Amino acid sequence: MSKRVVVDPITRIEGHLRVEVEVDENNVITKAWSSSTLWRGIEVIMKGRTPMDAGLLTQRICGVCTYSHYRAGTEAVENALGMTIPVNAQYLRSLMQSSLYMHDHMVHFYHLHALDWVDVVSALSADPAAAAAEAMRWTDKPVAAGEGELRAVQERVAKLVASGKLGPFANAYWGNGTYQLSPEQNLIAVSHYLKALEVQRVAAEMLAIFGGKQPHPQSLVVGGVTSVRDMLSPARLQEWKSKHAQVHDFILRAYLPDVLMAAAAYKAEPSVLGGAGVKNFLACKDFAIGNGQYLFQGGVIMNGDLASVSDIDPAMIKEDVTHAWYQDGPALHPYEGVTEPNYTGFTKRETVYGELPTVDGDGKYSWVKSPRYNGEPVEVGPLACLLVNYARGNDKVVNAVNGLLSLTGLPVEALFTTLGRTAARLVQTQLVCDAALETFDALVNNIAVDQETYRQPVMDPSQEYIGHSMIEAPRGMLSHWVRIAGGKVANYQAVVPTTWNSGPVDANGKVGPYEASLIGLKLEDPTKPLEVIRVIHSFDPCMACAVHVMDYKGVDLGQFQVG
Ligand code: NFE
Ligand code: MG
Repeated sequence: MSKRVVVDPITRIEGHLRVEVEVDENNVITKAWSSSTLWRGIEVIMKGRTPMDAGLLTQRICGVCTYSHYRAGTEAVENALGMTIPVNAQYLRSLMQSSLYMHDHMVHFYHLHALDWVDVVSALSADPAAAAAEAMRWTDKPVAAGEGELRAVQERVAKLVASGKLGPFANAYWGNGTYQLSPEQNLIAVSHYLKALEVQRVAAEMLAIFGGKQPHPQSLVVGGVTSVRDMLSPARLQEWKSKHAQVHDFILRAYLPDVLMAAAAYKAEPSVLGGAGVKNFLACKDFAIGNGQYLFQGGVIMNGDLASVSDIDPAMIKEDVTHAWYQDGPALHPYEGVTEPNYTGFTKRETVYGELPTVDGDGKYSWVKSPRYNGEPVEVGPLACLLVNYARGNDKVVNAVNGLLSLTGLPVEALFTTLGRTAARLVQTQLVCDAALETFDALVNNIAVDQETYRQPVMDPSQEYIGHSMIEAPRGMLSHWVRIAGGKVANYQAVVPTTWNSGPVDANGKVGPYEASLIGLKLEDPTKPLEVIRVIHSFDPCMACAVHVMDYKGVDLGQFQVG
């Protein structure tokens, strides 16, 4: 007898994602459905606007990867107008991107994902002196140093638990048998979780230095950047660098050792060694580091074959809507993309929690479209970026990946897992963090001889334009596609990282990365599906990004209750 399990919402922040799975009599997942029940309205409202505002408007898609859509929107219009931007603007945009990554990846690891690996309640029974000794096993200068500090963290958490107001620690599956850290290791991680709340503020300030504010910076315009005064001020440059050092320090003394500690504890846990997903990967070139060089190259890997990586052909990208809540039609290239809502609702059925509205897996079941590359589902994100660059023999990436594999004692195949996806995000953070200093030096050297920051765009209203951008957002490759006619946006489509990863099954029955990574996973207890949450969180879902489209006519979505 198969059973239906519903997890809703599965996201800690970043919009509304629902995952349903069917398990067999052995509690092994046989079917999975990823459903976004959130809807928004950005692609539609772009029509008829001035292309000069594309970045500012589209960055409202999300406040987490807050800068990514701003840059992608701005660069799509620059591409349409056939512009290149000054070198200073390239470097500055790259530094803002690095700052975003340092913020976003750390927040994901600690505040959105760690509690899938860390049992907060277990930390209460830790011996703080033993925990202080344990921390020294993973780095010689741990952030969680000293028995006194760890005891204070333990007391703080104990007070929270005693108060009954658990805040971010509420509604979890504490005590689940798949948690693998010792009480002492849990205490170390909880202490870093709290510390990371402070450090993420510093990382956010890094982005604000060159962006004016964060979230939603304001210093990009079509043709360049406006943050000239900060860019030319030695004091502001130094401020960025000193914040970079603070965040870098935390990455080395907490994030890295915590990933090593988790890898050692979890490397035999079947539920984190699954999650291979579709094994097709897509990533693009990004992070200008000076002299026309980029930290990461782009490419496509199919069937997990690291011996063969091909260049991206933008014509191969299409979005299918067969199982998404849009009017049926063929899969379309984003330049021809259509966004016409067609909500079909949920179906009541028996689940492990009793009767509930559930997705109609044979019909439409998500607001997320299904992007495909040459007809195939692909995974995007830090793991895709590292694998593409590993396959291309990018020295920095090869060294970093081999370094992590040797520190953890894991084989290359371990990358194609939930643990691999989470470790890849750390490795990418370190690479971006180091490369940011190269970009910084390139900027400082360049502004000594060249202060150009902006070129005036020229748009002829009697002409039609078409253009796109491809950048690496923290969750993976992001592309924006724009058609301009009469000096206004005629069509606008964003093909977003979480859309690639979370989209529903397509017309040919091919499942996307989220669903593929769940099938075959065994649940210890279907009423407490921590394993599902751990796998899905390893992609860092952002539904605000994934669903940037809506029915502007305001059709009633209907109502349903869960739990
Ligand atoms: Ni809302 Fe986003 C990123 C973009 S995700 S977080 O990274 O683009 O799909
Ligand atoms: Mg879109």
